Amino acid sequence: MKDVPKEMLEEVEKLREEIEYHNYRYYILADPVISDEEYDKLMKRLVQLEKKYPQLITPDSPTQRVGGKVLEGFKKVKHSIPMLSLDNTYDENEIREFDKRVKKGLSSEEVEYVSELKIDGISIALRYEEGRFKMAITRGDGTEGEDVSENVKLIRSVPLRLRKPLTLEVRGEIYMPVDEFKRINEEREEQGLPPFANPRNATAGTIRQLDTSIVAKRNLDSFIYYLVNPLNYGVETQWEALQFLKEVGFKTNPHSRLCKSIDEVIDYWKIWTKDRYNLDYWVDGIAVKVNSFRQQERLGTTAKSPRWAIAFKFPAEQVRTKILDVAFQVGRTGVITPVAELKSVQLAGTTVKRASLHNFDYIKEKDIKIGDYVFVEKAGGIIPQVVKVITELRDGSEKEIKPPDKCPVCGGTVGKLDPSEVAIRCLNPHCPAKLKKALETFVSRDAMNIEGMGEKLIERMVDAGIVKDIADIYFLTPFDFAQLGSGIGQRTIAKFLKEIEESKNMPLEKLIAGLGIPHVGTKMAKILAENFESLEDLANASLERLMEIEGIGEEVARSIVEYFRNKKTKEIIEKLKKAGVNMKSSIVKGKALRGLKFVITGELDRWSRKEIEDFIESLGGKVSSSVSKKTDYVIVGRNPGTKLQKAQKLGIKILNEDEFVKLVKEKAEKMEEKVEIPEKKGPMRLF
Ligand code: 3B8
Repeated sequence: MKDVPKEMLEEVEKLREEIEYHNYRYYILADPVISDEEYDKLMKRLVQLEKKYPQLITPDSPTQRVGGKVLEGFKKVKHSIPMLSLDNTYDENEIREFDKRVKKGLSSEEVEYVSELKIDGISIALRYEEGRFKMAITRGDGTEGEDVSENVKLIRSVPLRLRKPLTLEVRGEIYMPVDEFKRINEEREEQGLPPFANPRNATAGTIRQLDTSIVAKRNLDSFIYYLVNPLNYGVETQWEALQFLKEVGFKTNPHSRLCKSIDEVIDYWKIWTKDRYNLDYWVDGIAVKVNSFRQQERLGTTAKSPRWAIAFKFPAEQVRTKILDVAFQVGRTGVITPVAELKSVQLAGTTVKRASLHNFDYIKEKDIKIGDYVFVEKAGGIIPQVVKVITELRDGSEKEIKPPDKCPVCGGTVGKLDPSEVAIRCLNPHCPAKLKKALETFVSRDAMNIEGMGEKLIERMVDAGIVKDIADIYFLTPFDFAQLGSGIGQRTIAKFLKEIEESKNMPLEKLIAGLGIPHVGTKMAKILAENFESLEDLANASLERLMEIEGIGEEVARSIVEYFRNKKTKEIIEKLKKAGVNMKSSIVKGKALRGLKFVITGELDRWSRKEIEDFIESLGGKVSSSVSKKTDYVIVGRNPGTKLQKAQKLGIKILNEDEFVKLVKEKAEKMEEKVEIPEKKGPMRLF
């Protein structure tokens, strides 16, 4: 590094120390001593210097907390000592039994406990060498975990440099704060992705992301509670360990308590059973640990868990209330979800008025009726759901919950998209509840590829009422866009309109894929475009004609016929046509040889093997490599193989090349199709 001036080296080093100190003040002590602007200034200066002297960049520089890398995978790493998990208890008696076991194991010595909140996240091991962050490893199976360093480095409360140049390993919990969890789930729902069931899943899903920029956007946090080999650092108790961890730069939970007796532990648990909802992260219980490490060592571990610690879980909070009515929500894919409207109650920190009933199988299984008294619980701490009916409180006035026979939004028919599905859906492809999704499908890259028309814009257009079906896109004016209010400039509008205009020339298969016909995706759309000359041709196709096409089964064929029979479909197609959207197929196959199966043996004069295969397929015929009873014709050239004998044996029609040409000409004439037959290339090809 001889070309870096010494002052620069010193400045970089000083900046990093300063930044790390302010991180500590901010993230660990929650007591910053400089303003955000001042902090940003330090960071900017460091970024600037590192840009100038990239050789100075180290993996533990604070500038490395930005994300952007895309990882290939996570390397497996063995744990230094097994990473165990805590045994669970759910009631006071069990925790008293734990206390008895501990005391018995220690010949009735005095015992102190440390009570900690048990964070609902994922466990992590962090390794440091001479004060520098080296690696973060997930629990995995306890013996071996995955190296998730790149992602963990993006968590601000995880120090990249310790406040002392120590070599050590610590363990703790990575978690997602409540607000962050809610924000991400809202975002996912908007994008049509399934929401995370609970914050732990969200954390686990984030920490195993290969795209680190996603991780950087999700504000994960950490609490560290375990020091490996504490005696090496002169630390003798868990209580001291927590102080030590905080001193060297880790974030520790501020609510831990040193308890002199098991009664104090139970008190702590009782307090937090209620107060847990005031935290900005989820806790699912408390972790109780024997304080003295010497005592911990004497108690030892089982294969799975330490004998010196236990988790004392909080009960999932349940409340009793009454189902006043049931409403049906239609989701963006048309799934109809029954939702109980409840007499409002307080539950786990919020007022609850509605609860999901999931689906009609669930209602049947739990025997839920309107007018029932029920227990409601928050699944994964978030979404209220009805878990149990109190049948003793029934008075006979309860009413059965029947699936709606019509879509509550559009009045369309409802049913299952496929018999194995639990959910029932609105089957009307034009149901307004599905419009946003339908538009997203229509403009997507697999369909009309109208770039820039993302979810947000679609949402605004639909909410503003300027687009009521997919065809309306082609009648948008600059005035319509302007109506959407701020954020869309003239240039952007012009770009959208150009994109929309260009999409009119998309090939037919893209248009078909964009219509959102149930059971018709991109692959099926291609098959259809190969077999129909135009959208009109397809719209008029009978069930029989569709089912004759290879790759189309009855279910798909019915779905297509039904779709085009719909009045609203006809209206939309009319509008698309008026707008000038291309409806002609550019890949339609000929009809002359439709339905015929050929096998070829020997060398031909007009075509190579590949050429004749393409030729037959372009006319709608099929070529297979072996002769069977299903073969219609065997074409025989010079030096035929055993296929000829097999054909003779099976009594299959045999054609020489000229006879084949004659057959094609006849069939083409009958179908009024133009077919070009290549010239003979002559019998001898020397090369
Ligand atoms: C030993 C001690 C596992 C744990 C532990 O907040 C062990 O202490 C453990 F084998 O999993 N989620 C905590 C939390 C978890 C554990 C713990 N302490 N506070 C937690």
